[in-house]
Amino acid sequence: MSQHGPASEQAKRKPQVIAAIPCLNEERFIGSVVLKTRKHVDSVIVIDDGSCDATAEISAAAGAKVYKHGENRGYGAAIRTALAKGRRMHADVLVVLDGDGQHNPSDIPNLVKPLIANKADVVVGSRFLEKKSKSPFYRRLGQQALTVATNVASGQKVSDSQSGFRAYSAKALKELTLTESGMSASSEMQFAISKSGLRVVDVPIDVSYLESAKRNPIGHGVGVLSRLLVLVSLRQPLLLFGTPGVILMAAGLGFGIRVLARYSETRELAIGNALGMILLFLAGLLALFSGLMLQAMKELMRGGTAELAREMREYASGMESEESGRDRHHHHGTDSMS
Ligand SMILES: Nc1nc2c(ncn2[C@@H]2O[C@H](COP(=O)(O)OP(=O)(O)OP(=O)(O)O)[C@@H](O)[C@H]2O)c(=O)[nH]1
Ligand SMILES: [Mg+2]
Repeated sequence: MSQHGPASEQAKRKPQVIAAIPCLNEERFIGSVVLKTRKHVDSVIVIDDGSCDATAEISAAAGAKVYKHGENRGYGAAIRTALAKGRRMHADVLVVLDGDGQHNPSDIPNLVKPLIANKADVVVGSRFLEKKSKSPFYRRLGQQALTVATNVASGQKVSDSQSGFRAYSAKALKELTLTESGMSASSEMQFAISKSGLRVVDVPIDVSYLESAKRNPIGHGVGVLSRLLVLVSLRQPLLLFGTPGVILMAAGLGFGIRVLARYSETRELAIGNALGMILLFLAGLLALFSGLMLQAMKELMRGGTAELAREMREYASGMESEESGRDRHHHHGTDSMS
């Protein structure tokens, strides 16, 4: 036994930094990305999301632990796997970066530092803090548009909402969960961060755009934006639909008053105003009703997901104890359910 108590040993333990790289068909770059990343972290995991090239083999040969999705489940699903593996491996810091060589692994220490110093729970590598990355103008425009939209919608300000270069503390790993499966996961993460109240820090990073974009920029932008709209409407449906609903109904009433006034003056029905009243009032009613319905669904689902989350936690703790000691005490009667 040493003279140190367990507390001081805990304080002295070297923090475990793990890097996770979501990949889809990155055989050209992943080898060098893994090798460069290994210099800055304790271990590297690659989430191979149904690649049909040699991504997995090359990653493993370069020294990464590879987790394969049997089929392509999307970027967000891969991030979900990365967070889960990070939790599983008791990472103190989980760094996520792209596998296509656009991120520079030598930026990793800059992302890790604020977490180790306990100055933040989430660090976002930002392409916009310093004018280092010479990305094409239209890309910057699109990325900035998505960032403004995400910041406004989530209420959490980040200078580069679409960055794939991020780092999470153990606390963040525990608290942040995602449901989006595609590229909108980066935006959704901002909603989760905003809700959790975790501390976020932006750190400048270098990005290289040697290759041309793989995705159609318009399709990609519209895709993320529409998911963003869904995220907002799920988060605050009554606000999003109810407010315009009430405004439309008020405007409809305004038209109605004019119809009445005109009628009492001239005994004539102002047909235009009457039509306006009916249309606006109906549209407002529809919006308000949609907001109420979505709000009700949200409340119902919250109950449902809490239930689901508890079941999953029980299942996970059952698996963990199985792994360590093969004692199974959490399974009682679950298989009798239909
Ligand atoms: N797991 C998983 N990863 C993906 C998927 N699509 C892309 N990726 C990975 O996510 C990272 C970022 O994807 P990119 O296609 O480079 O996205 P981007 O950097 O915004 O776009 P580019 O400017 O065209 O490179 C890379 O490591 C990809 O391999 C997917 O469907 N599943
Ligand atoms: Mg890329």
